[in-house]
Amino acid sequence: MKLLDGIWDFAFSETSDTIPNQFPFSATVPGCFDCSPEFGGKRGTGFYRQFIKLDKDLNYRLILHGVAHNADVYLDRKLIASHHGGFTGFFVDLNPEVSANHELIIAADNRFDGLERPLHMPHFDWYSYGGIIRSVTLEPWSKVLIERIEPIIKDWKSGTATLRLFIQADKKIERPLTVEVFYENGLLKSDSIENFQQPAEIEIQIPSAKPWSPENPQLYKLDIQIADARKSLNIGFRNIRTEGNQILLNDEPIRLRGVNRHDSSVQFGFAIPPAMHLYDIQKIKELGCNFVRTSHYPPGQVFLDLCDREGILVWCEPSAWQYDEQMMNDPRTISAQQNSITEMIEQYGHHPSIICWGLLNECDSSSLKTRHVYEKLISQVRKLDSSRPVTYATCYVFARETFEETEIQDVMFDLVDWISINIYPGWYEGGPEDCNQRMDFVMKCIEKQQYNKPIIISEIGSGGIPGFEHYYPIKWSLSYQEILMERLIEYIRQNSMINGVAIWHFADILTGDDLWKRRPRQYNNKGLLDEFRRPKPVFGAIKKIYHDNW
Ligand code: ADA
Repeated sequence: MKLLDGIWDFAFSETSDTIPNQFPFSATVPGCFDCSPEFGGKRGTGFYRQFIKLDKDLNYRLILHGVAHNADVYLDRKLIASHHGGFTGFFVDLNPEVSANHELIIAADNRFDGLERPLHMPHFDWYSYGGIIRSVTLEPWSKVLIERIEPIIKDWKSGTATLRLFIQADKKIERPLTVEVFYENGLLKSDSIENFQQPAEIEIQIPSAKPWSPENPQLYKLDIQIADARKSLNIGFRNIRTEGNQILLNDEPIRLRGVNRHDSSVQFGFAIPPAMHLYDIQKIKELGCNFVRTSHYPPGQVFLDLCDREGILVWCEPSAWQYDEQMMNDPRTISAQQNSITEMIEQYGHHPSIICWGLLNECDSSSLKTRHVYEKLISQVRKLDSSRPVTYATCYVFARETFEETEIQDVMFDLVDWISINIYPGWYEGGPEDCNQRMDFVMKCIEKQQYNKPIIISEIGSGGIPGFEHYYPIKWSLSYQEILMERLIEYIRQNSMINGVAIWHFADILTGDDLWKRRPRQYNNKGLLDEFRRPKPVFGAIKKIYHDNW
């Protein structure tokens, strides 16, 4: 496979979608053109160009792993693919008629366009960068292309799995074809496949396999060979399910100690380099987390590869943020969500670290008028992957000013495997002096409903502006953040009714232009680390609690 990452020719236009003749700038791939001195803050179309040598006797799959917000792909100035949504990849197959250097142009448009582009909207609480935010790869093939491998764990204890192989095969090659699975340089299993229309399935068993867990993230590297095609897969044997009000990993109850993490930084935008993914994982482990919520969109694959290797449990979700009833019921929103759910599960489902699929963050789940959307999307997730719990993060559980008014307005909890609540006692309501009372009333209110399913606090946080202190702890000061978060997370640690928590959030990020009034510095300042991933005082306070016994 050829990696097309590196320096590309670049041109930019704020108004025109027409391919320019001149490419006077340079741009890096991956990269966000609007996270640069030259184009910072601009919205329009970035045209990336490079020349690729194609052989007329070969087939090619061109894979774009992430282009935000909208992509148009041109070969020799002919439109060959388009895609909305920067956080999942897409591909286009090339069958060149002539062997030559072909001009490849990728137009990345970071403008908003209402519900025409519902996966990137100006009201979302993060800055929506534009560009080729993830890698571009070119996969030449002649007889067979292994598109993807979907591992289905049949029994985590005995290390048995079914590998579903999605294959393209040249019409001319003879059937049946032999599939070989290699493990530790030896042949583990071989089988033959006749029909390529639907995925081929091959059963494998790893002798004396150890389960994958946070304590021992055991992975087994498999190589699958079919004719001239070879693809690797790291497989982990684990089981995740809920039983009553418990979350069970490999039949043992677990409690989640986590953090929400935007796959974004002020230095690189969405194009987080591998070294920063690793830095973040090391800080997350230092904090004592066993859990990360990839708020609010799928991250770069390297981050999840690291979660697989380091034993971090992951909640992964497609891009969505506070859609109101009208947005939820718009067919453009629904179809964009359906596409991104399918792409997310197909492209990320092989990671053993992902233990649940989330969706529709803080969208309107308080009205029966949007229930059909939740039902449609949740059933689509279950149909694509019945092996993982499904949840969504709600903001419709309120700790009102007068506690007795604490109320649950959410009407969809029956649809999910566990309930996930975003709540900010002591920040949006009250302070450190009454935050635990508010938590008590919320938990009592939930207990009364007898949902008999696990409950996690999927967001809880406090602002803290780096370098800001007052002569007593006031909101936005670092000491206020430390005091409040210490109380809240210790409360959660001691309350066994709560199965886990994901603190909002890992590191300060730039947020959308529309939010500057509510976000000092136009940042979301609730990070445990600042915008350069330097720990704030609250990091040390949480680290003590997360390393305590849960
Ligand atoms: C919500 C939302 C987060 C962030 C947070 C905050 O819970 O899901 O993305 O906006 O509030 O900072 O208030």
